[in-house]
Amino acid sequence: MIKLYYHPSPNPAKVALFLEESGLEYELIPVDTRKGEQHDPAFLKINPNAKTPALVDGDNVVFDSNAILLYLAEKTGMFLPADTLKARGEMYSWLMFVATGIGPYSGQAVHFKHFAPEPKDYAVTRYTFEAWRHWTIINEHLAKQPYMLGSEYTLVDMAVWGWARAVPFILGNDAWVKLPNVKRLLDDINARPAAQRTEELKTQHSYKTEMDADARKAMFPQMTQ
Ligand SMILES: N[C@@H](CCC(=O)N[C@@H](CS)C(=O)NCC(=O)O)C(=O)O
Repeated sequence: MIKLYYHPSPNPAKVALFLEESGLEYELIPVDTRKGEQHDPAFLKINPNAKTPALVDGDNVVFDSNAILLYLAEKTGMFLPADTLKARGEMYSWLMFVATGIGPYSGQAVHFKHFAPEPKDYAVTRYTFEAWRHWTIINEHLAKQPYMLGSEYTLVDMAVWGWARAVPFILGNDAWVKLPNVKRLLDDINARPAAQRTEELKTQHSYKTEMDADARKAMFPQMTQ
């Protein structure tokens, strides 16, 4: 059976959503990143990048959330756009935009706003600006069509959903006023039974919530150097 190495945070959530949507059977294996379990030697053999999610499917090992989404879409044939070069080109563009823009800039905006030590003004301004710029591009794209690739719900919407849930934490509580189309997509996906089952996954295991000195050491290793 597929094993999903999971923590209740944006990148693992998008993969869990795909698994729930597809009906594939899987076993959820918690990786408590605030306890440093991502650095366990056994986990590093699965994901040398020491991050969640990772997935093991028989002899196949896949890490990085967007790679896993593509793997699962190829495996099942589900949540893909039409099999034309034009449609696939569009899918790769938006999926990589999420992977290289939305995820990293949103993650760094959260890091500098909520966790980094002072002085941090320049970094907060830089990453918040870039996070807003990327989310605004998604918002404008979604003004033209219901889903990221047109009229059908695909893996790219799942990739956006993983991070869209965290928009108030990334950009502030009033962010939805400026991103109504992203909010519409979020609400649309949240209403799906698979998304509700995905939200419930965090209750299956207990995860450390305190960002204490040990958690900072595990997640921000540069602080110990
Ligand atoms: N590019 C990776 C990023 C994965 C990532 O940053 N995962 C976070 C959770 S959203 C994590 O495991 N963080 C633990 C750490 O940074 O030590 C992906 O998309 O899977």
